[in-house]
Amino acid sequence: MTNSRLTLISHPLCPFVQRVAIVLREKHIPFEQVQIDLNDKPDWFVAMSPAGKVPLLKVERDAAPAVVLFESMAICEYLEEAYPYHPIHPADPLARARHRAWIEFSSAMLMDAWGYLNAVEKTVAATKAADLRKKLERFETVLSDEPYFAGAAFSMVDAVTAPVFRYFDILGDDVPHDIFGGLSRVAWWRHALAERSSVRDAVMADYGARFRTHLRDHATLLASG
Ligand SMILES: N[C@@H](CCC(=O)N[C@@H](CS)C(=O)NCC(=O)O)C(=O)O
Repeated sequence: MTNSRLTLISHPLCPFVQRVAIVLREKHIPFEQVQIDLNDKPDWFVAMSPAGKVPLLKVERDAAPAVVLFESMAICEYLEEAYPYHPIHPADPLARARHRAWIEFSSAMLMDAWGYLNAVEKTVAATKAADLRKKLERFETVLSDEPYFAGAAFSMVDAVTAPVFRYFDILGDDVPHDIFGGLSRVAWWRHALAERSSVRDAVMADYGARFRTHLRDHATLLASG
């Protein structure tokens, strides 16, 4: 299993790609990364991707035909099972199920964040900011005083949530809504994820500039100040 050749088909801005890139790095799994233009999808990509979306993980094992996985969580779960060293899911089934539920919750939070960041109308921005804040408040109630979701150990919930926090780390004071204020455990968690090398290295060096360009190109409220 571990001598598979892995290729992660990506887009530089995709948060779902980041999840997989973080898990690969946490497990020290070698892989190649191929970036594609989602505005001009190559034919080979369209043929490979049932939903026309990144990430894809191409898995090549010896002489066997390549297998292409899609859907970020299916890929992350595959990596956790196929590369069981450096586990990032809890061993206990009950704890694991709980983590999976929080991953769903975090995925919904990503959608709120994306809606907020891309809002072009003030009412939408206000609604999305409130939705996002509500979910962060809920996280605040289950986090401990230790840095990560599960305490001292980095887990899949962390890998899925880190891309959400990264947006706000880039924008800093340019965010007019008070989304994070007073949530001390969330703040500590956000800081710990920003410092984690697997998280830092999961995006290209110019990610911040690309993200700001995206906001400008879509004439979002945040880009216009
Ligand atoms: N549920 C999918 C979502 C992936 C997704 O939405 N990818 C976006 C980029 S972040 C995409 O490829 N969009 C291209 C399109 O919809 O045409 C996953 O978790 O992998």
